[in-house]
Amino acid sequence: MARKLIAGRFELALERPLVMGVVNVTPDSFSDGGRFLGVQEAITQARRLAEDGADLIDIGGESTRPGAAPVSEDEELRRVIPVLERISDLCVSVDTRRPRVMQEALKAGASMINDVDALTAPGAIELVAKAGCAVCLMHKKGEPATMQRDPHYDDVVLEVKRFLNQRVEAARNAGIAAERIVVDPGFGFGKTAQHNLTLLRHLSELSALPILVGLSRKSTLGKITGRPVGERLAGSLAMALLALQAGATILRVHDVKETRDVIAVWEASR
Ligand code: 7PJ
Repeated sequence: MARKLIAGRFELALERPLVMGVVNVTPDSFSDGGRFLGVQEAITQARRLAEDGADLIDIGGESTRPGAAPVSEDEELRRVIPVLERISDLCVSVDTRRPRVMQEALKAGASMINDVDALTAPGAIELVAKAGCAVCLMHKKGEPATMQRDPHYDDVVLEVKRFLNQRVEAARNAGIAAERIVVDPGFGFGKTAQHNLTLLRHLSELSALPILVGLSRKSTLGKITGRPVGERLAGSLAMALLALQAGATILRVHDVKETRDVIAVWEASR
């Protein structure tokens, strides 16, 4: 496995697991005041997560959660760019599927593109190749609005593995170095709780490249524990430990400080 991840001007050592802190820019109002508040809150949150020990900050302006309302490209840009411009001293990843948002985000200082569409949009792969940023290639089945309606696989591990390997090959052929690529099975993206747990058990078989895992607060934890999203910290930390044991390299989480402790305990135990 690559010993480092190159993300623009950042070089992240992969000897130990990395933590990616999640920041959503989702103004609750479409007035300028609401947008400003959303932007301010996101900047404050990003700074706090960095202080808590996040190696990367993932900024998202379009919710790809199951059933989320669509956000226009212009609105996504208005949410994400002002945040990026104020935190570009940090290693920031942008959670987007749109090439124009990728392009503008990279100009505004982003170091990584986190694409739940795995660079399948026309032009995406070429622009990431040119930029020198890192990229996360994620598997998903279906579209966010409908992907959780009875997803089916003959062999979920094989299907996710094949897709990720194909997207890695496409990225490599486009000129993206292996040291700039991480992959992600896309927990919850067209997957039942059982699919997610099967993928977690077989995590290290999915790719030889570093694997990013996003399980923090997800509905699989609601299924298992019966708890609403605001009460899933303990479940998320248990998942983080399982992911580490299964070979995860990057943990994408909302609770950075607590996840740092999980990593410390895991490392001490080895
Ligand atoms: C993921 C993501 C994930 C990657 C979201 C949520 C839903 N990007 N963006 N992996 N999940 N790479 O955080 O609950 O699992 S949005």
